[in-house]
Amino acid sequence: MLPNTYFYGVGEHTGHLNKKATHLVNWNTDNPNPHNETMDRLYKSIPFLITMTDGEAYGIFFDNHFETHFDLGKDNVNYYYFAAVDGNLDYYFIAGPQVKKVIEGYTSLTGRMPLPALWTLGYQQCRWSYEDEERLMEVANTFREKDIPCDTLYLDIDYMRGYRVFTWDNERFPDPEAMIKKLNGMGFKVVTIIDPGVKADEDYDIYKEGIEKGYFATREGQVYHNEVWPGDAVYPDFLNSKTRHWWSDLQKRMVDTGVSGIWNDMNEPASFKGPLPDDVLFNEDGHMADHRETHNLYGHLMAKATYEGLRKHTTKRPFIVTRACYAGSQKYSTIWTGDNQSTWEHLRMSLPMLMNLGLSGMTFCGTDVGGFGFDCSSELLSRWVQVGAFTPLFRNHSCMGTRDQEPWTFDTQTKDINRKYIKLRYKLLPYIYDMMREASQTGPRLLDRFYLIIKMMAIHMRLMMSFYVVKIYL
Ligand code: NBV
Repeated sequence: MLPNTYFYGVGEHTGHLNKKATHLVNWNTDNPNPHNETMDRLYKSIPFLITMTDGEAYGIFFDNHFETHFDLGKDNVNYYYFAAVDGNLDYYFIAGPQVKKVIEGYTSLTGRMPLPALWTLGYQQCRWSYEDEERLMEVANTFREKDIPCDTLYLDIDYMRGYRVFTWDNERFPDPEAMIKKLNGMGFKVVTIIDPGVKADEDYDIYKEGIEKGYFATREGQVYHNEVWPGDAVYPDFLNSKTRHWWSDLQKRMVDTGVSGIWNDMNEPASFKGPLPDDVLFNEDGHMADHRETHNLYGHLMAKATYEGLRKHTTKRPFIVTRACYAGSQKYSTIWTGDNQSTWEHLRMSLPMLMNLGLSGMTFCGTDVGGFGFDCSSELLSRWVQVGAFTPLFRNHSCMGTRDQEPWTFDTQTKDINRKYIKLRYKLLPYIYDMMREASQTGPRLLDRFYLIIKMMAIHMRLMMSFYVVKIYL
């Protein structure tokens, strides 16, 4: 490592754009504490590194899904290294010298994001939770009344019956099909959350079927139980292709109700009663693999099953959002950076985080605009919307118990700023859609423009707007 060697990519990590002098761990982790620079791991694992020395880049993709480590000159200023706790030393050297070339090479190996449907690039509104039909319709109507464009509304975990995946709570949502039809008529798509944990309940058909057919992860010969939102729960064995087919077909229940996209959460996999032990077993079509080997693949394979289900049961381009992923998940899913906080620090950090994700092949990514945990403020929301309008996934989301942060919930000035920048996003859609198409063919080209946008934003807002006007007319 030379003094002027710098490092980029490596998926989702906190901190700055250049990862020099850090030790990064790839082990998908749901850490409920506010993300800060001292955290060495988060929800995603992408063991792909780009190094740059004197403007010349090359990449290393270390295709190992055990826990991997990248020490980028933290141990010693003279060298960097990568390592894994187990598995093979399979790695690919990807020549540059341009960063673009490296990403093209990396995505030719791991796959590229398919062109997303146009509506997924519009503004999206989420909340944990829009607790019933009345509240969801109120939010939808307010968008239209206040003339704030929005394409997508999300339902978080409370739409389900006791957190049983692929069910609806019919007291809160008496007729989901009719409700979604109405929302579709108003120009909204609906995306619902699906977690992996299946409630252990003898009266629940999905649990019963999964048990009968051996679709869940095991330990010491028994189905393995832990606890997540539904309480006592079991984990679908996504390593097993039969489980994945089953899970793909379960998506039909959602799409038949009119749901347009699926949001996969808690798929690190997360657990409330301590981490899954190392000896939890997954059946990779005959090869029994333990949790150490499969952990980082769990979210990736869940997203794959979900993607294939939406492909099979709709005629549309699937829209999936996943929290956990591995190298190559861009083929199946969009990502967001999980539970950030409504703080200026997290707004600042969203930029290097998203850029490094883009550099890691994950073109379609975003943060919770306005911040998830903690109460947002009016100015923070305005500033975050001004940034979010230029990030690939543009979704406002907030945590249960925090103040509302839909665009109109502060004052007229904030609402007007939100409207202005959300509308600007819509003006840019032809351009963004073009960039997505280019990225789907060559790798994340969007990134070049993203750098430029942020730079120009810092220089002068107006200058940036005229740049776009010129770009659009070109
Ligand atoms: O489903 C509830 C939340 C969700 O809103 C959030 O976006 C996820 O990152 N989920 C995590 C589980 C609970 C977190 C405290």
